[in-house]
Amino acid sequence: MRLHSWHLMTVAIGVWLLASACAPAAPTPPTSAPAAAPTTAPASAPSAAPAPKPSAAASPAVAASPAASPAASPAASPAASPAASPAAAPKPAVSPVAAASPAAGGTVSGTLPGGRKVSIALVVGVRGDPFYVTMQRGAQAEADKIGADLSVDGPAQFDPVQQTPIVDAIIARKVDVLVIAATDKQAMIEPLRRANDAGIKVISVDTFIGDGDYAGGPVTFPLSYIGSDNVQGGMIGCQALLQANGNKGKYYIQNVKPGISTTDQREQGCRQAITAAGDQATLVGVDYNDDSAANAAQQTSAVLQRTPDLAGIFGANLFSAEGAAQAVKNANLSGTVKIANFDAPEQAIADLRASVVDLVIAQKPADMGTVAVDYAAMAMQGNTSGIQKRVPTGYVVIDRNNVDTPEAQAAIYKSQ
Ligand code: T6T
Repeated sequence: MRLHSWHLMTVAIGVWLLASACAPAAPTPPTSAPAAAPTTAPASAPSAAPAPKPSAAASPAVAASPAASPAASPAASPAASPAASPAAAPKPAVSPVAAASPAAGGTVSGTLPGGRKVSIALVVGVRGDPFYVTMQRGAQAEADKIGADLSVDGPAQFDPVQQTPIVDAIIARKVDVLVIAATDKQAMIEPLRRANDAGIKVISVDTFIGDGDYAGGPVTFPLSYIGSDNVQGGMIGCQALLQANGNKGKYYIQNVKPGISTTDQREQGCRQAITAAGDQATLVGVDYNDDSAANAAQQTSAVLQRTPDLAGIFGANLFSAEGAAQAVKNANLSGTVKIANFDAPEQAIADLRASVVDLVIAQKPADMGTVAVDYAAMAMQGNTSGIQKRVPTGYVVIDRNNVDTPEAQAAIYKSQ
């Protein structure tokens, strides 16, 4: 099955078949791209291997896919491969992007002409989160492969106050490239500007700073923003909830906290989907859990009590969805209140199999790490022409029909 355009992306999700339409999927600045041509459909090798394979042959033309132009569109990217919906095509899910592959015929080397290894510091949003663990594994595998030196750090909580001193320590250490999932799109601008001013190249993974438009926005010093199209992700989740409820009913969003680019955009995408569904679909509330599943469970329990006819919940990240699912289980409402679960840790897959959750939206964190390491090396080798300002990495949307496919299984996050 081919996608005609992002606007018409159809992600069939078992019973939930997401068809859709809605709003332009390129609603936000950073995303400039997706709007373009999802065309192809890496279907076959969806995410498969951490996308980018600079491999030994050619020259780092990097983004084979994400088009050639900077903030451009992911050429071969957003391919929605319909999940195994009965009627529709077989494929597992959205398997967009084959993002950036340094590829197109190139070799990326992590060792500089004099023999010194490129030093890359990866700073994650929070330590121990399976999403970032998976990203780290992708980055480490790529660094090993190309001969770069990678160090990894991150705060104990998803918090710019805790992340800033880590950035300052990295500046003092003078690495070549800082790859970072900024914990706040405003608060992390100055710390990262300090790094840039100190001669350290900055690359965003997962989250962005400013408005994410590094080609023409207010913040342009980062070399690239490599991550999911999160408005699209929010739409996928909430369109599925709406579809399961005949485009009617009451919905609730569990979110982390305002100021995080990813989860802000997921909420935006979800809100857009609900608005587009018409008057019979309403958003009854949004709660912020500070990246705590326990808080999310508590808040969701309160909402379930005061809204007995709640139709669905969108859990905007791993911990939000985990807590929401726990509350629904506790209230014996599994299957009655539908849950769209952003992120794909093992627990979400267990909840999917148990029919607590109906949809799991897997990002491709390992690909983010892989591309970031390649970009870091390319930048240090002076090969900036192959670096895209925006690399959307795509999703694999998992439901009970496709959960056992190799594509879906490969997309489940690792916890260590
Ligand atoms: O959803 C991911 C990540 O994309 C987001 O920026 C923060 O939360 C996660 O790490 C999941 O916990």
